[in-house]
Amino acid sequence: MRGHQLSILTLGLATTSAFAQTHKPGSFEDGGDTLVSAMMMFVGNNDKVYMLDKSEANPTKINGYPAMGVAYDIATRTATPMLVKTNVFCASGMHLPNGSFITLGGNGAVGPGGDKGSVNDGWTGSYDATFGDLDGGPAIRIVDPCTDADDINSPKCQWFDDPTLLRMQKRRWYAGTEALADGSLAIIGGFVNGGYINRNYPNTDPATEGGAAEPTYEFYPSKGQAQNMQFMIDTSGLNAYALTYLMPSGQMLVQANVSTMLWEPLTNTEHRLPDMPDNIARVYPASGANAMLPLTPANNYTPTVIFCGGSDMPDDAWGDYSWPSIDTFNYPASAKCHRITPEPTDGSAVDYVADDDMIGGGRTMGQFIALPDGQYLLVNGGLNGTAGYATQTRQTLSYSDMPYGMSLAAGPQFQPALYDPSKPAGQRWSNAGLDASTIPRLYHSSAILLPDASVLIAGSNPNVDVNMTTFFPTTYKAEIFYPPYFSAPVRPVPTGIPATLSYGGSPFDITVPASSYSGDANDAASNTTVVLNNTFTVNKDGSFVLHTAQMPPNANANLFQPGPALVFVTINGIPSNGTHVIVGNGQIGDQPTAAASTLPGSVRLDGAAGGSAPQANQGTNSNNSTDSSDAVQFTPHTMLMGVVVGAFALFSVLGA
Ligand SMILES: *[C@@H]1O[C@H](CO)[C@@H](O)[C@H](O)[C@H]1NC(C)=O
Ligand SMILES: *[C@@H]1O[C@H](CO)[C@@H](O)[C@H](O)[C@H]1NC(C)=O
Ligand SMILES: *[C@@H]1O[C@H](CO)[C@@H](O)[C@H](O)[C@H]1NC(C)=O
Ligand SMILES: *[C@@H]1O[C@H](CO)[C@@H](O)[C@H](O)[C@H]1NC(C)=O
Ligand SMILES: *[C@@H]1O[C@H](CO)[C@@H](O)[C@H](O)[C@H]1NC(C)=O
Ligand SMILES: *[C@@H]1O[C@H](CO)[C@@H](O)[C@H](O)[C@H]1NC(C)=O
Ligand SMILES: *[C@@H]1O[C@H](CO)[C@@H](O)[C@H](O)[C@H]1NC(C)=O
Ligand SMILES: *[C@@H]1O[C@H](CO)[C@@H](O)[C@H](O)[C@H]1NC(C)=O
Ligand SMILES: *[C@@H]1O[C@H](CO)[C@@H](O)[C@H](O)[C@H]1NC(C)=O
Ligand SMILES: [Cu+2]
Repeated sequence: MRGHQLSILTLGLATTSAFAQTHKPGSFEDGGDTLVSAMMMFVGNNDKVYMLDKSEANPTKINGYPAMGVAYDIATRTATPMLVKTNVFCASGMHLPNGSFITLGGNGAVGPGGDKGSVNDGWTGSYDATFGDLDGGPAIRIVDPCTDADDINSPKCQWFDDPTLLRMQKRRWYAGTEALADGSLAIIGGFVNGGYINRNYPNTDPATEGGAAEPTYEFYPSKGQAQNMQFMIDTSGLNAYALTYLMPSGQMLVQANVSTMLWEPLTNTEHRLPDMPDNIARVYPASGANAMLPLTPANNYTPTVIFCGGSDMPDDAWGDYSWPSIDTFNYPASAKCHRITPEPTDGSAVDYVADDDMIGGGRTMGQFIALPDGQYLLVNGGLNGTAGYATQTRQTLSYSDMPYGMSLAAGPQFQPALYDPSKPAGQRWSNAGLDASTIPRLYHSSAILLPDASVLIAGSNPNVDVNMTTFFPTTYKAEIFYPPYFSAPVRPVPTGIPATLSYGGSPFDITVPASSYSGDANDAASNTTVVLNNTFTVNKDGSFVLHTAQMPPNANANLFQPGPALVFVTINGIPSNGTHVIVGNGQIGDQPTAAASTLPGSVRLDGAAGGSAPQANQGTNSNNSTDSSDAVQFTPHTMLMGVVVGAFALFSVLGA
C-alpha cells in the first residue's frame, strides 16, 4: 500500500519537475513532514535521505512503537518510517567505503519524559516497554541505502541494529567519529551515560568522572582494545563530539574544549597545537559551525579548517552533567571565526588566524553546508546560549521559570548567510538576497546538501520528549533552501562521469553540451569546477570535453577517504546536479593507488559558445594551455554526508 502511494506521488512530481528551474533563488520551500524530528540525517543516494531521532513520543509508530527513523524521499518530500531498535539519540555517523552508512553509540533505552527504560539496572535502561527502544550506548547500526526502485520496507533496505551481534567495546554517547584512509573509523570519547557537559564539578576525576566519561578511542572494524586518549582527559568537561579532520599526512586534527592537537591514530601519538583563541569552545554544547575549506590545485590540496561561533562562556558557567551554572539563553554566542592550516606546506607556523566575524551576530549550533560553487552556506542555530536542554540552570531553579522551556538557547537565527573563502578578508560574508526562514532551528536541527545542489533543513527539538506547545517545539517540518545559483536559466548537464573514482590512474572525459550553459565556450571551459584536476577541449558546436583526473594519489586516501561522493560540474558558478560516485575500491582496507593522471593539453576554440542554439561553427582550435588557471578545484565538500545535531557538521569530517 505504501509503495503504491509513493508511485502515485512520484507521477505527480514528474509533472512538477518540469518547473524544476523555477525555484526562487535564496528562498525556502516547504520540505514536507519528516515524521520524526531530524536530529541527524544523511543522503543515501539521489533518491533518499535517511533521518534519525532520539527515542521519544513521536506520533508516527512502527511496529506499534514511536519511530526513531525514516527514509525521506527527495522527489516527493515524503517520509516513510523505518525500524531503528536502539536509542540513536546523539550517535555519531559516517559513510563506509561501499556507500553504506553507519551510526555509532547513543543513549540507553528511555521511556516517556526521557525516563530510564522500564528495564534498567538503576543507571541505564536496557529496554522500555512503552517506547519499545533498546539500549543504544554500544550500538553499531548499518544501512545499505535503497532507491526508488526498491521497496523501502523490504529486508535489504532495513537498518541492521542488533548489539547482541555487533557492538562497540564501550558505551559512547556523543562520540566523535572520523574515517581513516583505509575507510575504517576512529571512534573517539563520549559520555557513558549522558549529561549537559562531560564533567562533575568540581572536576576531580577528569579521566573517568567516576564512570560517567569515556576517555578512550576504538576503531570500527576493531584494531584492538580501546585505548585512553590523553587529550580527552585534558579537555575533560568539553570533550564530547570532538571535532575531527583527517590531514594529508594521516594525522587527525582533533579539537575540543579550547585545545587542539594533531593525533597519529595508529600509534596514539599526540602533537599539541595552539589553543583556540579567545576561550571559545566549538564542540557540543557550544556547537560552533565548522568545515574544511576547498582543497584546490592552487592551495596544493592543503587543508584549512574554519570554526565559527560557539561560546566563550567562562569555565564555571558551563556547570556539569546536570545543567549549566548560568542562564545560557541570556549569554550571547560568539560571532567570531578562526581558521587553522594544520599541515602547511610552506613551513609556516601553525596557529589560528582570526577570520571575518559572521554576519548577523553570534551563532551557536550554526551549520556550514559546503556548496558546489565553493561557497559555504551557514544555516540554523541561535543568537544566545548553547545546545542541550534542561529543566533548570543553577540560576533559574524551577522549570516553570525557565523562559524558553527546556531550551538552553534563545534567539533563533532565521537568516542564512554565505561565506566565500575565495574573497579577500573583510568581504567573505554576505546575506543579500537570502530569505529568512520562519522556523526556529535550535538543538537537534540538521541541514544537508541534496544532489540537485539545494539544501535540506530539518529538525529542532530542545525538549526531553515531544512537546508541540512549548517555546521551541518539536519540529517535523522540513524546508529546502535554494542557493543563489538557482537563478540560472540552464544548468550544466555533464555526461561521462564514471561510477567510481580511483586514487590516480587513467583520466576520463566528461562532456558538457552547449545547451546547458551560456556565454563564451573558452571562458566557460576554463571557469569550470569539477572535483578533480582537469583540462578541456572546446568543440565547434559549443560543447566541451573535460579531460578529468582521478583523485590525486599523492596523499594516498588521506586527502579524501574512500566512500561515496557527489560529483558536480560547476560552470561560471552554476553547478550541475551531483552524480553519485564511489571513491576508492568500495572496501575497507588499503586503497589501491596509481600514478597521477596525465592530462592532455587544453584546446580552446575561439567563437564557440553555449546557449540553446549551437553556433560558431566557423571557429578554429587555437593554442593549448596547461597552466594551473585551467586546473579546477578539488573540492572536499561535495561529499554526501550527514549532518547531525546542534551544529555538529559531520559532512566536513569525511571531507578531509
Ligand atoms: C558495506 O560494508 C558493511 C561493512 O563494512 C556491510 O555491513 C554492508 O553490508 C556493506 N554493504 C553492502 C551493500 O555490501
Ligand atoms: C577546559 O579545559 C581546561 C583545561 O585545559 C579545564 O580547566 C576546564 O575546566 C575545561 N572547561 C570545561 C568547561 O570543562
Ligand atoms: C593538473 O593537471 C595538469 C595537466 O596534467 C598538471 O600539469 C598539473 O600539475 C595538475 N595539477 C595538480 C595539482 O595535480
Ligand atoms: C511543554 O512545554 C511547556 C512549556 O515549557 C510545559 O509547560 C509543558 O509541561 C510541556 N509539555 C510536556 C508534555 O512536556
Ligand atoms: C541575548 O542575550 C543578550 C544579553 O544578555 C540579551 O540582551 C538579548 O535580549 C538576548 N536575546 C535573545 C533573543 O534572547
Ligand atoms: C536535476 O535534479 C532535479 C531534481 O531531481 C531534476 O528536477 C532536474 O531535472 C535535474 N536536472 C538535470 C539537468 O538532470
Ligand atoms: C567564473 O565564474 C564566476 C561565477 O560566475 C565569475 O564571477 C567569474 O568572473 C568567472 N571567471 C571567468 C574567468 O570567467
Ligand atoms: C596541442 O593540442 C593538439 C590537439 O589536441 C595536440 O595535437 C598537440 O600535441 C598539443 N600540443 C601541446 C604542446 O600540448
Ligand atoms: C594562445 O592564445 C591566446 C589567445 O587565446 C593568444 O593571445 C596567444 O598568443 C596564443 N599563444 C600561442 C603560443 O599561440
Ligand atoms: Cu543531542
